[in-house]
Parts: sequence; structure tokens; C-alpha cells
Amino acid sequence: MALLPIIKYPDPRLHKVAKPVAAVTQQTRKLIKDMSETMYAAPGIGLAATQIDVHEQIVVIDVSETHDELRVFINPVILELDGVEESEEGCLSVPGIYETVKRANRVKVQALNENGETFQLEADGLLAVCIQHEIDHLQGKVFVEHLSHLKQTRIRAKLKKQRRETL
Ligand code: K1U
Ligand code: ZN
Repeated sequence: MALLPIIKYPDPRLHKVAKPVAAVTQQTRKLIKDMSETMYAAPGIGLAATQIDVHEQIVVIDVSETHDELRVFINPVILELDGVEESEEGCLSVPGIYETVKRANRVKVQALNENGETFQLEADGLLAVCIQHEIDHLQGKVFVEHLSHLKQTRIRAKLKKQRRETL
């Protein structure tokens, strides 16, 4: 089992824009396995390659309680967004911070799976929120950047204090 270190906000590497995967290979599948193990161990319901300092368009998500519904999105593209909903989000790169974010409540996404096959998925609820959150990561955006500047400043101060106390 390979657990990968997760980059923590405000590390500038979280702002890199991920490149499309040119071909889905055994190496891609090994990375997906390591990413999913890292996500389950964290524990989390999603992980973007950006968060482990790999700047390729790869996302893993499992919003099930039983941890048996792993979804893989390679080169994901949002085709449709619909509705608006506010919900609480967390982020493995921003530990201990949970904030309300406004996003679309339905999403249609197209991506490649781990075999390099194209698929489309329509999602709502937590899965829709998680897909948008993870695609933001691939575009170099962290969820706190949906919040006011004042909240972002407070979050950075809180994380700095957390880090001082754990040293
Ligand atoms: O991208 C990430 O850092 C993962 C993040 C995904 C996410 C959570 C909530 C709303 C949108 C996106 C997390 O998984 S944070 C941890 C978390 O939500 C959780 C952890 C354990 C059990 C259930 C949820
Ligand atoms: Zn996140």
C-alpha cells in the first residue's frame, strides 16, 4: 500500500493547472491505486492528483459509506451545470476547516475511466459537489477561494496557528 503525502494550503503548488493525460497506461493505473488508498486512509471522499503534487488531470471519488464505489475521472470536462445549492465542504489540503460553499447542485461530466474509455455521468447532491471541488483542484483552485477575502485571511491564520502547535 502506498500512501502519498498531501500538499497543504497555502502551498503554491496547489495553484498549478493540471495537464491532460495523453494516454492511460499501467503507470496511470498505479497512480490511481495509490491515490485511492491515500484518499481512503486520510479519510476523504475525493482526491485530485494536484493534491499529491502530480499535475495531471486525474481525480478519484468515493462518496459511499461502504468505500466500495470508487469513481475515476481522467481528463474530466463539465458539460452541464444546473441549479444552485449551498453545502458544507472540507478539503484534505485544508485540514480542520469546514465552510459553506455555493455551487451547482447538478452536474453532467465527461471523462475517461481507468481503461481509457470515455463515459458521461450525471450527478447531484454530494457527488455533484465533490466533482466540482475536485475539478477546481485540477484548475489550481482551492475551495476556500470561493469565500470572502476576510474568511480566507482568517483560515490562513488558523492553519498557521495549527501548524505552530503541532511542531
Ligand atoms: O478534495 C479533497 O480534499 C477531498 C475532500 C472532498 C470534499 C468533501 C466535502 C465536500 C466537497 C469535497 C474531502 O474528502 S474532505 C473530508 C470529508 O469530507 C470526509 C471525510 C471522512 C468522511 C466523510 C467525509
Ligand atoms: Zn480539496
